[in-house]
Amino acid sequence: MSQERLNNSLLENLPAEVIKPAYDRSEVTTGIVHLGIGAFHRAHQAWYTENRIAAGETSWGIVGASLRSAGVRDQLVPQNGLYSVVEKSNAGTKVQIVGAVSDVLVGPESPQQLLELLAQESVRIVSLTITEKGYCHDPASGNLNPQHPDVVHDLANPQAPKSALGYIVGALALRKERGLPGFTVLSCDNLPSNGKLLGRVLVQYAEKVSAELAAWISDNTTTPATMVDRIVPATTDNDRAELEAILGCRDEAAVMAEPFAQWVVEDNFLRGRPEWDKAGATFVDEVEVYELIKLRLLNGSHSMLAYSGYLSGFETVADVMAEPAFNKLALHFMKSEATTSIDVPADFDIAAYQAQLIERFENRALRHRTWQIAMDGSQKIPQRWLGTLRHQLENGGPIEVLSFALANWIRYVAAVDEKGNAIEVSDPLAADLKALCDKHKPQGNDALATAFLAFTPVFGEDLRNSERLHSAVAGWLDKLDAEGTLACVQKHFSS
Ligand code: NAI
Ligand code: CS2
Repeated sequence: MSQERLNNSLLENLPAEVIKPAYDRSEVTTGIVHLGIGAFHRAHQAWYTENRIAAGETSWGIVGASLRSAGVRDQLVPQNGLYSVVEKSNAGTKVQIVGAVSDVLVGPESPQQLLELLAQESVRIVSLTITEKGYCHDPASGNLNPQHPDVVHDLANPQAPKSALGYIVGALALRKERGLPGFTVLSCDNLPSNGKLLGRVLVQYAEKVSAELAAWISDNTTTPATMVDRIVPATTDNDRAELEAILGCRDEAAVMAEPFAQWVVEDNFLRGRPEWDKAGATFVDEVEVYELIKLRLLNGSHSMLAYSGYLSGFETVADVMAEPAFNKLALHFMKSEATTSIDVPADFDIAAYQAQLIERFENRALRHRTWQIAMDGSQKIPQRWLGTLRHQLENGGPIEVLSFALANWIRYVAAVDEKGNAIEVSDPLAADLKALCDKHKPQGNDALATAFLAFTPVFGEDLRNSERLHSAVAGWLDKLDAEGTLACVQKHFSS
């Protein structure tokens, strides 16, 4: 690492083809605090906001916060908050330097500083990309999990919270005490009805502090729903090295993204918002159907391809899609199971949407690892697969692909691949899921399927009662054992 790090003073020397902030960054003030400043926020909400700041909306600068580790702060702060969004596709590479983020705080290092920032009057939007598990909810019911260790910790230690809920409720309590207005809380995570879910868990959490605070929060916040979409894989060392050759300096905070970006937002902001619509976002009264389409088609296919693709030995989604049987399977799943579970609006061109998803998954310039998408399955599967499955079971519709997908997930969380190598399963419930496999696999696939479908945190109380689902999952487990995943896809989904 010989090169100098990207920073304000190097902006002028960057190659002409690199897009960079052309506004005076010192005039930008903080209007947004973003919790969970990972790769996605930098390539999505901050990138849309950059466009508006450049157009003169300088009161919407962003301060990011990490509630876990100092990694992103250490990448961004030495670079004056500057980073590259690298758009990659078969058509080539486009680099834009974003200047919308001025600072990053690390919650565990300075909880009081973060609470005070959130209580600052100029902050009108608090946005979140904290991953599905960050909401401390029960994925099957969508309610706050009062036994969640972070919830228990934060209620006992309100001055030094760990969770996003603890920070937001703590900051709103300060604002109430100081006679300041509340703010808009904007979930940008892949959860169905993410605004309602966030509003519900915030109030459920606040009720545990005081009924009065919970009522104030209900009256003094809004939690608009959002549908967020842009494929942003975790950045690799190789990505950073390639970028260094373009920039002539080192960018430790760069993010890789596809050219496609979509943001559909419920227009319900308490104290204003940037004109993100002028940067390509869409404001609507009702987001939920768009969320459902995206979660069930894009994310549903992604998770299905991630587990079965990983078990077939494929490292990235593009590698999976290069195998013709998988490519067919993805489109077949979208058409036969995902789309038919949704009341798609008449003016929505679903065939074009499906075709575009296939093309996006085929993007070989992006290395989106199957392992990354396979993370946190216990938190993702309920909204990506189980709504679709419930719909199909209730209506006697097809469940072939989703029962296949569930069988692959069960094989995946057993944590040993088809060659006998260990799988590093990253999931808050990994230990429970592995224990289910270890206990029931020796009794056969019928018993294994029964035990999984009775695992309430993921499947709720109802799916265990479906004999049809049980026998489909057990049947696929038998076929996977006998044939292996790749051969299974080639044999059963090629025609
Ligand atoms: P990332 O791994 O780069 O960042 C994740 C962020 O969440 C980090 O700041 C991490 O500290 C924080 N986090 C993790 N667990 C947490 C917890 N329990 N409480 C609070 N914060 C926690 O991941 P990335 O790519 O930024 O994705 C984050 C989320 O954004 C996804 O889970 C998804 O909901 C949403 N998203 C991501 C897309 C993508 O393609 N990467 C696209 C659409 C949505
Ligand atoms: C992916 C998503 O990591 C995952 O689970 O399915 O993050 C996906 O890349 C985005 O939702 C695309 O918008």
